Amino acid sequence: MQALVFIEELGSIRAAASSMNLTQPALTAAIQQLESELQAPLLVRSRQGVTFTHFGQAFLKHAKLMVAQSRRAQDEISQLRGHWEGTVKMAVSPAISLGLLPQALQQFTSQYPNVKVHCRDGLYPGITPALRDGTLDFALTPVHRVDLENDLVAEPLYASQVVIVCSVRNPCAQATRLEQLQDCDWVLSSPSRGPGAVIEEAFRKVGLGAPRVKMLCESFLALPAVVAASDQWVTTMPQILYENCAMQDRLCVVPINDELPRPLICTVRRHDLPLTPAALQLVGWVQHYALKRMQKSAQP
Ligand code: TSU
Repeated sequence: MQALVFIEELGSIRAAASSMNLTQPALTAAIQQLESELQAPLLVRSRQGVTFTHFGQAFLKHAKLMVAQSRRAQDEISQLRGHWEGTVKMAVSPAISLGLLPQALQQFTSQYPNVKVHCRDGLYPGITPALRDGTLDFALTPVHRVDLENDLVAEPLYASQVVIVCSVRNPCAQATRLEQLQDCDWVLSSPSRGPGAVIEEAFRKVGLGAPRVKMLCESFLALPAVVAASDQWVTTMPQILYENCAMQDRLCVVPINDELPRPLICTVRRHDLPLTPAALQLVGWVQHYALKRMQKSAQP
């Protein structure tokens, strides 16, 4: 099962064998044995590489969950025995990465130096499959809790602050009402239901039709650069990303007076998979800094 998960992640049997300290023939033989037990081919080998058959894809979903469950079970037992080791896997939104994550990780890694942290970019709803198959322990991402699937749970952290951003050369750069942005070309940073699509909700709230979406750019590294290079494109991003991006001198915040939705950043995890003690500790530090942040912003 671990081998199949590695084959999917690394794209080749050779790379999977080498990650598992096995020879390629040994791994191939193990997979052939599994295929014969299941009486179904799982992989198709060709000169282009290896792909999963539809049996393989179905089996892989179970394999991923079992591999992840087994990792969590081992981690949990050793952590309960006082051996703080293992891995915590999470996905984070840009506002979290640039905001409270560095402090939370600083605390966590100094307290538990032997626990590895695996952190990647990710937003709801894109991270749902990785939460479902157990690849991720949890995600720190905005989510509309009413939208959330039944197998996931979300606990609120704080509301993110969104700004509308365009190039300083964009004729709409000084607009103050959303209706002045109706004819702009929008770059969204996530599909509908994700925080990158808040502008759709903002337009709806003031009675405007859907914004004209020209591009979906799910890379927050590319987004500021792409928008800075055009005098037509407009986007939304978390304020903290705008304040920290390298392109700031070529971009500006459009001073819109209409209220923009504030995506609620939450801890999201699978309902039926309890967090390991280490994952709970890390979430605890994140909650601690989220609370501090809210207390600071509530001060007069
Ligand atoms: S964040 O989740 O708060 O980082 C976020 C991402 C994208 C947009 C707003 C907020 C557009």
